[in-house]
Amino acid sequence: MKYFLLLTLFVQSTIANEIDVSNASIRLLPGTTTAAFLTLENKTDKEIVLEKVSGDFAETFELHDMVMEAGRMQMRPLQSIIIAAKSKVDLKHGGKHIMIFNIKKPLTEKQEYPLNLHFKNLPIKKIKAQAIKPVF
Ligand SMILES: [Cu+2]
Repeated sequence: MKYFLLLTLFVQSTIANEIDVSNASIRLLPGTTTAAFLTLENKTDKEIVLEKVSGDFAETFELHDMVMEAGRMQMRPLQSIIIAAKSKVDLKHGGKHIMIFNIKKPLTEKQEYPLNLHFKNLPIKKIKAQAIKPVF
């Protein structure tokens, strides 16, 4: 039993190290729609696929990208975001982002909100994103 527990802990920490999440933030905007940004770093030598984001503080989370269409930047839902082996993907303003719809109650500046990152073939990764006023 003891050995099983140790093994479980070892396996969990190995998984936790496969992907590194940093700079997680949520734009503090008026209204109930906003975006979250973060940096994903794949530490493995295989690609990692982010398939979905979920959380309790809002009803809907979508993966989005910005594309130029008819001379205008438009948002587009993405099925997934691929993080290539040994590389980083920045979800940032003007690029890929996590779209958040129907925020249940107004966000508070500097408060951290839990987000669940659902990766293909990996356990759910729980992170916290800080609500901050947008710089631009
Ligand atoms: Cu969007």
